[in-house]
Amino acid sequence: NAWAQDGTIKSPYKNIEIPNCTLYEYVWQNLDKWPERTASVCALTGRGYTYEQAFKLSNTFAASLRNKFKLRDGDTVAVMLPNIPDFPLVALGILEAGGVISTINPIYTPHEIQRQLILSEAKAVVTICETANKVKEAIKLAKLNIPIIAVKTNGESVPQGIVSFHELTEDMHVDKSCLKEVRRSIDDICFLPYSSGTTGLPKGVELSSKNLIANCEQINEPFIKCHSDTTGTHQDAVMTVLPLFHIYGASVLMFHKMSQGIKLVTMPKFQPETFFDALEKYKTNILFAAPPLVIMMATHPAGSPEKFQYLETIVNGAAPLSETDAERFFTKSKRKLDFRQGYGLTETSPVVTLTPRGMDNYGCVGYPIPNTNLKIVNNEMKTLGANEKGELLVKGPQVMRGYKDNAAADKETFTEDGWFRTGDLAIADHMGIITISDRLKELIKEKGFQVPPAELEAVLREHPDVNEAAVIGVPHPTKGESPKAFIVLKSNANTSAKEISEFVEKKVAPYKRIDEITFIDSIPKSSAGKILRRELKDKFC
Ligand code: AYL
Repeated sequence: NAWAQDGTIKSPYKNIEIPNCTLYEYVWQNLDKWPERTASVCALTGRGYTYEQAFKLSNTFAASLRNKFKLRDGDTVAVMLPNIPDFPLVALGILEAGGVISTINPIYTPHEIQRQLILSEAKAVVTICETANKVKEAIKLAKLNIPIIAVKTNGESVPQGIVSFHELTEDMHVDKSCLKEVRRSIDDICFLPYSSGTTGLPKGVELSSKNLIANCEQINEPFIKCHSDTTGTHQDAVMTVLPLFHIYGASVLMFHKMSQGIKLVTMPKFQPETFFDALEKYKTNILFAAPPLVIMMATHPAGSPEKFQYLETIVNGAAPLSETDAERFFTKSKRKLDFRQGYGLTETSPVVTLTPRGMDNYGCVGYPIPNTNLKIVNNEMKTLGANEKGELLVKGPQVMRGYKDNAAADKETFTEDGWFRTGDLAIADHMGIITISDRLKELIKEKGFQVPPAELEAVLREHPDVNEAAVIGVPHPTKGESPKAFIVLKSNANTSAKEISEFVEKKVAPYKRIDEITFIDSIPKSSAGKILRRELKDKFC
């Protein structure tokens, strides 16, 4: 009986206990069982670290952060890195130093980076040499004066005025006594990714050690876990191609997998051939994917049963995957793999539901994971029952404390009795199996990445010829969705759709670019001034 009297959908799994420690202590708690194992290795260069090396180098980095950069408990360090083997060293070093990690997509423009540096109150930025100058530009735009630490990925030299990460980690003389002063508890914020939530601009999502540890322990539940028993001599290897700067990568791939002594095979850039070769070469048996990756694997000529021979488990998350796409992949691999579907959000650390092993229903996202309660409500917040479609609400230890410095957004996001509003439309059957059917919130997801309409609308309004703008998501065959803009021009405007697209292109990351623009006379709005996106969708799409 998944359904409680009051309409709460309960997890079918046994409750778990959340160990009382920091995320840093949690990840390293089993280090002595596997110091010699590879922690991370680059699929392109073979550069990597054993668990012991990763631990020692990140410890030295932590001491440098406190000694040389005067980092204090609770200070934020921005991390703008692709998937390189050094990523966990940087992240865990910041945690050990008592800091908070705020991750940034390395393809962001200076315009996007500066906003997050200001909002997160970053005290330093860690990036790679290749993007150090872009960060410099962002720091200038933000009128900040904070140090940049750069990781070398290929023997290049560190640009002027920038500190070398490797020089810091190789400094044998750094005084480590400062680390004894660090005071962090399980309830302190340690990870601050940005998400637009149900509405508006990206906001800092305050995740505590407890949130992230809970999510690691929740996905260790025997019926749903996606890795093997890693205490023996066998070591699982996980293909780390989904970005580690995103919550899915950071939590499920990095923190959780490292706590289990699993090998991260990191890919800094996605190239199909290299990806297929690495799957075979590193015998990766676990793959976390988003729909575009599964579709690519099913259709790309370089993929073959041989390349997939070591794969045991594939987990899809971040956006819906159709049954046909899953089937297509099985046809290609000539083998039925353990295929799972997970659902969640940045705000929920991220996992909320996951299909158990053997549940061959690709359309659903499974049951709520341990310690997680769900509710489905209509637009008057009345609780609905089985097979009724409504907004999905979540309660559980993985739900964020709130958005950084944004009480107004918190108020919209949590109900009075503490339920977190996902902004997703879902249906639960009699067993409590969840199917996500649509998105109620304005958020657009292109290839699993967040494209907040409000952010694009703000950029569009900066254009001198634009009077008003509204952005909605339209279905796209390979990207899932892509943004489409409706623009009301000023009366004396002299511009074109192409010129406006190019204007946006300079300010946003490639996946947020607008290819479709329609000029209209007025934007439909509610009496409160809210854009009626549904009306635009119904009328023009
Ligand atoms: P954010 N099916 C449909 N939509 C999904 C799914 C899914 N399986 N997973 C996430 N979404 C959408 O913050 C949904 O609209 O975090 C949700 O509100 O970038 C939004 O994406 C959240 O986007 C996992 C693996 C969760 C990955 C994730 C992804 C977290 C994405 C659980 O096991």
